[in-house]
Amino acid sequence: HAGRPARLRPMEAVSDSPLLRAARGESVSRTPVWFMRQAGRSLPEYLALREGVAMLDACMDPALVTEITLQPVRRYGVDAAIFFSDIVLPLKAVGVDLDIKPGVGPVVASPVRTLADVAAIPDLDPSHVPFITEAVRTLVGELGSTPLIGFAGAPFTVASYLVEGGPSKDQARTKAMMFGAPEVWDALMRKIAGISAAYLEVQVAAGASAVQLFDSWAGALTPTDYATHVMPHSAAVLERAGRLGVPRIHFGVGTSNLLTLMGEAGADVVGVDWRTPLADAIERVGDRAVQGNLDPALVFAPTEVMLQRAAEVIEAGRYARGHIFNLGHGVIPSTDPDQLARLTDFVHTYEPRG
Ligand code: 1CP
Repeated sequence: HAGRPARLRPMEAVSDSPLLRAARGESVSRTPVWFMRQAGRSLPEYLALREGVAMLDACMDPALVTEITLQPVRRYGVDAAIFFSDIVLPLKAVGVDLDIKPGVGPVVASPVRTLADVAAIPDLDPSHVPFITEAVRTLVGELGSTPLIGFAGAPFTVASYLVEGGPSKDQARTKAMMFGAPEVWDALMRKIAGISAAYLEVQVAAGASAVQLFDSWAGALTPTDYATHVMPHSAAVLERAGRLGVPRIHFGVGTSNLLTLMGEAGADVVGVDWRTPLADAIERVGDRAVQGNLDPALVFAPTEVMLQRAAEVIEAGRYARGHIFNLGHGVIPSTDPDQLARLTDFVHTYEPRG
């Protein structure tokens, strides 16, 4: 289905779209589906646009952001667009010296270590990100009844880049600050929570109709440490987002042990990675919707195998308050787009057994 036009249904309001209905726990005509990291990474039309353009420059160019965000919606007919940006973009916008290095990820020039380092980071104000407002407004006009999901990084995951100075496997320095310098940690988490909440507010004010808080690396924590040192700050972001009246999705990787807490932090929808069976996740999050959770590597398996496992995910999702189909983490860069097109069509046309 490459190149087919976005399915714009002007008669259908965004608020009645399958994604937003599922997020609110309402009945749906079909299971909504989108893919984390659907924008960027794997599409040839994306790679062509990005040629010679640095990641952060792309994020600050409203025309590029609009086009890249729309590409997967056109190609797959997914039920949501995810805003093309990055969790470190708001830090860049307030003046933190950082870059996104190809093949590496975010790299921070002067890692944060002291209270003075934290105090030197300005709070985010909408005037720091006029290009975000412009891109969101244009996108919402183009998307018609397809919702745009805005996003931000959760305080722990963003802190891990600021403290480590770049991607880290063990988050050792981040945890050293969390355990050993609670004053600095608290100040840093409050600072990031304020920036992330303000960044979500800008996106919703411009027309985003759902938000996702990415706490990708929260799975590195024990439930007690998460509850004590991290959850209150994520809850502060989700509380501010809740005042915007849009559904809040809360996602992390390796968070089997944390799913109950991540729901209680103030999520309407809890994102589930592929390691936790969806039925177990549903039990843990109680009366909330779930999002997930096909293993992104299954897209590399034979189509029938992928679709069989997708059917199992859809069947499990029927017992949730609401279910948004997704992968358990981002699209792997070498993914074949045709497999994602088949997967999207399968989810859309799936007929429940019995
Ligand atoms: O669909 C999309 O791609 C939407 C845009 C998007 C999102 C939602 C990007 C573009 N990044 C993110 C979020 C993000 N960024 C997360 C949370 C989601 C997740 O867990 O997948 C995280 C942890 C980051 C940090 C980041 N940015 C990494 C991970 C590095 C690590 O620590 O292992 C990387 C590689 C990036 C760069 C990046 N962000 C986005 C793109 C398309 C890229 C590749 C950049 C390039 O082309 O150089």
